[in-house]
Amino acid sequence: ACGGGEDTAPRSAAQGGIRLGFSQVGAESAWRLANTASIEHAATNASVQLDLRVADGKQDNQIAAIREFIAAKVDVIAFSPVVESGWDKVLQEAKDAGIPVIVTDRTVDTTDTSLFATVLGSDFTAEGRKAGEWLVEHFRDHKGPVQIVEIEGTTGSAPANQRRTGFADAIKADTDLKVIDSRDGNFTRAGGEQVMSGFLQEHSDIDVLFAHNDDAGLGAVKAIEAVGKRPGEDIKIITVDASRDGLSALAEGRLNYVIECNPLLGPQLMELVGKVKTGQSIPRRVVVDETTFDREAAKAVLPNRQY
Ligand code: GZL
Ligand code: ZN
Repeated sequence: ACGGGEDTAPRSAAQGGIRLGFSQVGAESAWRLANTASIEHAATNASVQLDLRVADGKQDNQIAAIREFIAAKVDVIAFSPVVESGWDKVLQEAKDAGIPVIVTDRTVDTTDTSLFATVLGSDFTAEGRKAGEWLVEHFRDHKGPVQIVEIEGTTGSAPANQRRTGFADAIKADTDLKVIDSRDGNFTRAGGEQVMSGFLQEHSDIDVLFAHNDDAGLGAVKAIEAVGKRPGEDIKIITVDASRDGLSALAEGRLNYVIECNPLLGPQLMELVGKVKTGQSIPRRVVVDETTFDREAAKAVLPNRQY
């Protein structure tokens, strides 16, 4: 059923029949599934012909898909780069073929910004900073060291790199807040559960977990309960995404704070596709709106949360 909850991109004659090739990271998390659904629904609403390929988290699969889009002479190529680096060559090939590229969600780390028309997505550094700021505030009058463990997103991905940096910058404000361990949970529930059970074996007194997305955080909740500890009580937990399951766990007190990362990029992507196709000028960077949730806010939005 249609995800709903998002305004349908305004139809314009220019979009009718545009062929868009989209290379998607994978299906690793609830966020990713909502992101894919948003793109598919918006393409239908804008009558854009979408060829969306899922890459199972492998950069080689994304590069191969982009090459197929170039060979098929699509009008526009868009993708969410699984990691930040290694895109210059294939993006140069798209440029040589005269096919405009839109980067969505995750960002690429390249010096040649002529290789893509715009970047549409979240400010991941701000997301990490919001997590750290809540922690500083919440532990304002604690005494002694606060032991933090971090379950990172996919190594080399922009959200992992930037959430880590934003978080670290924010908690610098209080020298008692210490990240004692940090490991890649790959944005999945299984990864989060695995990494957290490792942390629990290695460290006796963990006070806080910062997980780079809900899915890893929910996996960690399972690992914490498996050793008889209370998630949200004995170990405070902050996650990013604000998926339905994340907000439900927050409402029930198993998570303590959730930063939203908005996956509903479809309508804005289709507008950008229409403009790029008709040669209209577009901004180099489009940052999406997103907020934060504490327990009360989660309870309030849950009844009509779309994803
Ligand atoms: C962030 C996105 C991340 C989400 C994860 O915009 O790239 O990847 O936070 C997803 O849930 O797997
Ligand atoms: Zn450790």
